[in-house]
Amino acid sequence: MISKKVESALISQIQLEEQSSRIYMAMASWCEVNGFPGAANFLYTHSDEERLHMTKLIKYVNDKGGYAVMQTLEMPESKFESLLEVFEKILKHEEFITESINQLFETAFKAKDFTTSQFLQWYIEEQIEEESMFKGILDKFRLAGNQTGGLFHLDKELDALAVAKPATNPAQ
Ligand code: OFO
Repeated sequence: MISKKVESALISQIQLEEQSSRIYMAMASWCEVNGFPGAANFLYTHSDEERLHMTKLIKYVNDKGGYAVMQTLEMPESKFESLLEVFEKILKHEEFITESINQLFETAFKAKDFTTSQFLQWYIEEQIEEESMFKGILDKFRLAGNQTGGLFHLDKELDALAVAKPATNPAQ
């Protein structure tokens, strides 16, 4: 059984994961109509991954005797100056998500809810991976510069990265 405090913190995280999925969906749509099919494919896939992160949390809350009530979402941004801006915003957003996961972990740990703390380890590791992947992509942007050829190759590389990872947790 999870406490009301931990349940409510997990519900806020569910809302953030769903919002992340929308943000990346909006970015994918922008990439698609602005000549970046690889980046669009990558972001559609990433949007699906965020949905899996959300579903995993919903199932956890319900499984532990809570009730994952869905929350309101905000309208995502849909205008960007460049592909670089899209990816800079993604990294910023992921850093914000990492902070939120860390706070969630702290809430569960302080409440002596060690089962939830252990469950959240998967998310902590996922954030490390995601931040490092997006930093790597931004490094490639620096190498590509603003040249059309460079961006074309980067778009192809993003296409190759578009493989959805299942949100499986060995601890479950
Ligand atoms: Fe972008 O990762 Fe969810 O948590």
